[in-house]
Amino acid sequence: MKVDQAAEEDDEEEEDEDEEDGEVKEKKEKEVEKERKLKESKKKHAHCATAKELSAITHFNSTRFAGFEKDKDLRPWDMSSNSELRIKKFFKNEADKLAVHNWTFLSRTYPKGTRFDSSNYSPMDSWAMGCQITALNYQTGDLPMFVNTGKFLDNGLSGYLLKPPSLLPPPSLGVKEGKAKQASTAVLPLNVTMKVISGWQLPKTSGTTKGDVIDPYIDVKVVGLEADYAHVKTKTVGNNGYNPVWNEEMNFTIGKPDIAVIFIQVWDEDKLSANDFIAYSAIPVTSLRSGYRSVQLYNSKFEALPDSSLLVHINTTTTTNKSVTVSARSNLAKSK
Ligand SMILES: [Ca+2]
Ligand SMILES: [Ca+2]
Repeated sequence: MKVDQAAEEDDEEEEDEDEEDGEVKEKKEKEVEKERKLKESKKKHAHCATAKELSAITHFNSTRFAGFEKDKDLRPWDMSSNSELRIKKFFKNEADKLAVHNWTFLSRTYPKGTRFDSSNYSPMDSWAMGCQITALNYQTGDLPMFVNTGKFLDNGLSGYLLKPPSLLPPPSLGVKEGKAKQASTAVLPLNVTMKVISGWQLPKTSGTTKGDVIDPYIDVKVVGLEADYAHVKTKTVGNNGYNPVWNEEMNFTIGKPDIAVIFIQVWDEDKLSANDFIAYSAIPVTSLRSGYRSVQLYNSKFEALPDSSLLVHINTTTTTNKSVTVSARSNLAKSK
């Protein structure tokens, strides 16, 4: 019995050791398997390489971002991809370095993998550092996408924008232009006075002609660098979606106008339930023109509402009263 027990204990010890050995073995096997799969996937990808014809007309070469010190090894058409998380870190610690990197090289930003609900991150950090492509989940009608659609209204809806002067290298560092010009990268802050006068044929909550008459108010945000963040609302006009009049003036001083977007929303105030989103318009600050303006409104699917508009009066003047650094945080997340 004793012997058997001892033998059993020995066996158990051996089993423990075996188990340990087994664990190590299993771990190694898993690692080998992982490596095999990785090789296989690489092989597969190599096998599925882009068609030669497509490759011949594709100018951008995807490359892994290997640190700014490796910039010297890159070619201008090499494009690195960074998730929104890495962009956030860059923005916090190395915003200027990435902006300078993007003078010469291409980089794109994509949503983090855990956005299972297809929500979006603020594109502002990426834009503010001059990243050339900032990918968003286009299927989602949320604030970042509204701002994105507004941003690209500029340049005749061509789908791309030229970099604003503040994100370009100073002429003395750029292409040879003979003698260096004075650095023209400083952007003057802009004072914007906007009078929200009235609305015209605002849709109902449901987007149809049925349902209660709305009680509209206008919500205006300046979305850009954090220092430029502003949020103002008008009073509510009760029971009038047809031609509500507010006549309310708001003032903004925007330090980096070439990055900021004015985000205007129409909401229906409700006493017994949450207020309802009615329509929006997002306008790049540098596209604002002084004078009386009719503002086109859009629904949450980014569709223009042909009969609905706001009448505003805008006055913009440059100022030197406020300076903002590139590394100031952007405010889109905060403004949600
Ligand atoms: Ca209402
Ligand atoms: Ca409601």
